[in-house]
Amino acid sequence: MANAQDASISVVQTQAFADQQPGTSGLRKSVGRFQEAHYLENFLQSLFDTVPGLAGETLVIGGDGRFYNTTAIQTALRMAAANGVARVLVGRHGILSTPAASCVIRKNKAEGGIIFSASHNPGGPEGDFGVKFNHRNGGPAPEAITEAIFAASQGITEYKIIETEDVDLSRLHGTQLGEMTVQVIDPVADYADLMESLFDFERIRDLLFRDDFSLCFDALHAVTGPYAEEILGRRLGARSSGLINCQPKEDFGGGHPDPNPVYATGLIERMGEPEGATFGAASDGDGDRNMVMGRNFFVAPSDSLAVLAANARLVPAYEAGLAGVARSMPTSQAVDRVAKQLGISCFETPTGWKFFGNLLDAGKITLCGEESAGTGSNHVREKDGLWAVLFWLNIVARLGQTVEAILRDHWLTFGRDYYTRHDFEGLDKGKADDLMAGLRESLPRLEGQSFAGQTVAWADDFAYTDPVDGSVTAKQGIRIGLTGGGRIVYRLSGTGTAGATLRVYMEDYEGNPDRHDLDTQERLAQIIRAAHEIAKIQAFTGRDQPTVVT
Ligand code: VG1
Ligand code: CO
Repeated sequence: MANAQDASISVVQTQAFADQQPGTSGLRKSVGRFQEAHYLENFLQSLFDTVPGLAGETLVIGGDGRFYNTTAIQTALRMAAANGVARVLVGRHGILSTPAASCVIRKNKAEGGIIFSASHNPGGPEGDFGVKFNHRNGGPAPEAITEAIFAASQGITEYKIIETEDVDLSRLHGTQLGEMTVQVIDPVADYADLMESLFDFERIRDLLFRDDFSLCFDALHAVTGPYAEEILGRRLGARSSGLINCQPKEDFGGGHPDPNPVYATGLIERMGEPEGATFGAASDGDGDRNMVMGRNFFVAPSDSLAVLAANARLVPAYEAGLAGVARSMPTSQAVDRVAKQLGISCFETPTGWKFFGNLLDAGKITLCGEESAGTGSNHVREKDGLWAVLFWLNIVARLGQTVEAILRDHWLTFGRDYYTRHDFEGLDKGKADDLMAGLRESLPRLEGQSFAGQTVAWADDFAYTDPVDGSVTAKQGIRIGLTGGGRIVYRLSGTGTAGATLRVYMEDYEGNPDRHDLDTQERLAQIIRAAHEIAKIQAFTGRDQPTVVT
């Protein structure tokens, strides 16, 4: 094997794989698929061919630490060198959370970044793997680029790689790989500094020392462990007993790194103890999602976005107010009410963070979020789990109220948007497609019809015209408005790796404060029934119950 300095470039013959189309958030497949000969290399070469500007420039590489992460990183390094990249910044041990990668790209004016992650999907040899590509602004590449990468992957016949030893990722150092410089960087430092520049760390520190306050953060053995230990532990003084599952593991300790009350079992247990924590939080596999809870009180992500928007001025970074806000289409309309009161614009985008990038770059919005536990701002171009937790801590520190009290006050001011998402996982892909086609076909007839006592006021197939570059993205989900003000949305997931997942999102507004304490599923029962009838869910899928309710 050649030594690292004088490595020669090999051109390897290959054949296209038909299934390399990126979904909502990168290319996501089973580990087994990625381990097939040339599979990863094909996709990476398609990327280098599609984004020629990477040659001669800086590229950031990292991942969420899951199984196959370091193997994929060594391959990416060899291919970057063979494709003329001048410099790569790679996280120590191959670690970079998705928001930290965004931060590093921006800070170092890199041309792009490759993040190896399948986010909240389970890891390990039997789990999932994925590749996300972020461009110069630090955000997920827009559809025009991901579609071009897919097109390139369909005609690929060869890829370039250098033959060389592995780069030592275990320590901070610089080295050469052929002509390319590799710098192994601290994955946490830049991101932690950025967080310190946004929030009032002094007040948060005081909050963490208060007798009536106790924090528990659950990293779910995923990427945010080292970030939480540095930021919450070392910089803010949180007790180490309040930081749980902070050791990243290749298989996430066998768990599902999805921050919700079902999977964050360690956290839920802690919060339930008699002397348990009063503030709980968790993040996902790659650190871009968040869950926030008070004692026996879970904050719905759509509500979280609305509360952050309403209280943004309490945070140093947003003291001057917000330029505007945005939410993905299926996210509840709670934040729209806040935007209206603040007199700022509220944009509705398709699902997936890539659609917020232009709005953030153009300064049209400051905050944005999704119902799937993702919230972020113009500080990076990704949703950001720990940022959201710090935002909440900053607000709690300023208001001196519990999480529950903050939510209840919010509902008193703005009313409550009851919201639920029902997922039907593991469906036959053909049947799920038929269901969506049936819905689309029925659209012109739905208006005025009643289902389970709910009358349809309007219905459409959501299409988005980007207000900055005019690009149009069609068929982003079926929206049904009900005469009572409720709303139903149907779409198929774009992050799964087997079969199809139908997501049904349902919401209804409740202005009466006496009715702010109802069980969400009961409050929405009629709309849920109507949603089943409208889409004929049982007839198409054979299911009468969802697999996951959030
Ligand atoms: C899901 C969520 C979406 C999120 C995406 C990526 O997509 O619904 O809101 O942006 O995951 O998040 P889908 O197509 O399965 O509904 V992550 O944390 O996987 O990067
Ligand atoms: Co994620």
